Amino acid sequence: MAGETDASSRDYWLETLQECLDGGLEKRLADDGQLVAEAGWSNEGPVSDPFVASSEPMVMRQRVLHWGAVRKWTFQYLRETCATVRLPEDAHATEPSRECSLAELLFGVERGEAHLKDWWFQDDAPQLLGDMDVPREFREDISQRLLGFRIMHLWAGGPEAKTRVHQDEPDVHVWSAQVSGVKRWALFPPNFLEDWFSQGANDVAGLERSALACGKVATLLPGDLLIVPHKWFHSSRTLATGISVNAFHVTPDLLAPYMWTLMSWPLYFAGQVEGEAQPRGEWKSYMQRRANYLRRRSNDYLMRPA
Ligand SMILES: O=C(O)CCC(=O)C(=O)O
Repeated sequence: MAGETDASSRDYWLETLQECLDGGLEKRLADDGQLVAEAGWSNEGPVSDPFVASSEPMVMRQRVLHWGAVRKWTFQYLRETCATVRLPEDAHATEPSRECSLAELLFGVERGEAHLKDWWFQDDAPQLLGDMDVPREFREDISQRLLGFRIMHLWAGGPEAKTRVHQDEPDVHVWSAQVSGVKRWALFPPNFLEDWFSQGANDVAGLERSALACGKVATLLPGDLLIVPHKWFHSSRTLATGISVNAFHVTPDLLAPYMWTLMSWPLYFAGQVEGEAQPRGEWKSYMQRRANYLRRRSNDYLMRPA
């Protein structure tokens, strides 16, 4: 049963949901539950924007199959092309994590001993951006338009690498492109836990039933793309060792909360924000990397000739 956390708290039930997923719920969702809808796409004509209208997760099969990354990126390729990159061993660790080379980390991933999470690769290895393009559905992005960049991460997971069920903290939609391997995602609507609480529910069997009723599953193969809409809970599990790239997508309705989040990162990092807003340990390295990136980007911007 979920740790020490108070049984009336959201964290407690999130942990319990994770235990249910690990204990077979995820497999039941995949076998009997709802699959994430598949959206058609085209490289011609006007861009349809099906997901923003519906706010539902969607899979676009083979959306990035044309990426050079899908053809070229093996673990060996990344080791060779990014030979000098060094990273924290675990970007989500609660304590400061040992630093190691990307090559070392990738060997660990292949052995099923490490998980490359949230690698801020644009900064460390911008050459990798040449192996992908942003699908046209996401090109009109407020972060790109106002700040000149979109936040992207590279992930690599071996057997059974997983992320625990969570909501992303920044106010963004996320798209995730599977470059190689196979990953299974479970997704739950933003109001899932609140609705369950408001019905006075407080038992594991009930949580499992609700999760089965509203949860959705997607299994991504190389070249497929998944859209995780704003505030949807999600967890992921690697079924076959591989690599994926995800990106934040900021639509006009998310502009204000997104900008507040960006502005708060340096404050969080400097420890200037009190109480609940203090970053949890695992966010510290995440924020540090982003604060550094934003500082460099603003220097580039300020020093750009008129
Ligand atoms: O790509 C994954 O495996 C997980 C990504 C994720 O959980 C996230 O972007 O919040």
